[in-house]
Order: sequence, then structure tokens, then C-alpha cells
Amino acid sequence: MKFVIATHNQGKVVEFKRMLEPMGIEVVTAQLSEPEETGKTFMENAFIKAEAACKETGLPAVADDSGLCVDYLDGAPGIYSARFAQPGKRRLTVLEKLQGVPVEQRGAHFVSAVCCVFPNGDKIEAEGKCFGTIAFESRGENGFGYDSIFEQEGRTFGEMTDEEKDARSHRGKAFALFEEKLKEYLKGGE
Ligand code: ITT
Repeated sequence: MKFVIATHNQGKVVEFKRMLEPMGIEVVTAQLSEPEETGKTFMENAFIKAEAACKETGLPAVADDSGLCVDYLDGAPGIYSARFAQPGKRRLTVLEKLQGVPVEQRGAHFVSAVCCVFPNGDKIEAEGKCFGTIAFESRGENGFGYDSIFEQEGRTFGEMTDEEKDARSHRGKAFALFEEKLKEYLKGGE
């Protein structure tokens, strides 16, 4: 089974491969256009990206739309996580907006909405969330995006190994559910 991964984010490419290859899926990348993410939800945007990639390549396509929702910021940046501030300034912007905010009010969660679109129009959707807090400063070099400011039990995702992050992350949970749904889907087609 060959799937194209519909993302332009290198951090996601690494994680998609880590999660899809053990399912026996051959993962390919392609030069894809970047459709406008006009959806109002994570899943709508994941579908837009997966559908566009499936049409462009003729292969089943998997996309994820994800983001960080900060309680103190009423759920922002949420679906706007990639467009929330200038590249390179996003983590700092979150930290600045939470300056002086005590730990009890620093709750946050990540969401990952995974959508796979098949050439016949079928789709599989799976969503995962993980809860934690926004750290007081950026810590750790692993991962990407907001990993170094998202903390669980005293450590940021940036300070965790790949295995530790995947075991608890929004994307790890979404892909675990995706795997179950894919197995069901493939059984149905036998
Ligand atoms: P694609 O749409 O091409 O996949 P993108 O980076 O634009 O890439 P999104 O629109 O889904 O992806 O934006 C999600 C943003 O949320 C992403 O840029 C990261 O900054 C952040 N994010 C998502 N998952 C994350 C994770 O596991 N760790 C840290 N930050 C994450």
C-alpha cells in the first residue's frame, strides 16, 4: 500500500513516516501545491489538504491539520497555529502573551486531525488530543513547532525522545485511531 503524505512541514514528514511505516504503508512524498486552508475546523482543513494531494497524485493521501489551543487565550492559536505570528516568532509570541500568568492558568492542548482520502472518494478520519501546560520558557531541542514550550509532568515535548512524544502526543493518538479505522476499512474491501 502506497500513500502520499500531504504536508509541507518537515517536522510532520518525520512523524508521519514514523507512524505510518510500522503499519506496512509505503510512504511517498511529492511536490504538491498548497491549497488554501479555508476550513473552520481542523478536520475540514485536513480533508482539503488530503483531497487536493489525492487528486494531484492519484494515490491515497494522508494529511494532518493540527495546532495548539491555549486556555488563557480562549483556544488560540488553534487552527491558526501555523499563521499566528511570523515564522520563528510563534513560540515567543505565546510565551509573551502568557507572561506573568500562573501555572494553574497555563493549561493548553494540542489537536491533530488526520484525514486520508482514497482515489475512489472514500475517506478515513481520526482525531487525537493531548493536554498539558505552557512552560515558562522554551526548553529542549527535539521535535518541531511548539514542542519546546508544551509541557507534561515537568518536561516539554522538546525534551522528550521521539518514542516518549509519540506515546502521548495528539498525533500519536490520532494515528493509533487511524490504524484501527484503516484495518476495518481494508477488511470491508476484501
Ligand atoms: P501542512 O499544512 O503543510 O501540513 P503546517 O505547518 O502549515 O503544514 P498546520 O496548518 O496543521 O501545518 O499547522 C499546524 C502548526 O501547529 C504547525 O505549523 C506547528 O507549528 C504546530 N504543531 C502541530 N503539531 C505540532 C507538534 O506535534 N508539535 C509542535 N507543534 C505542532
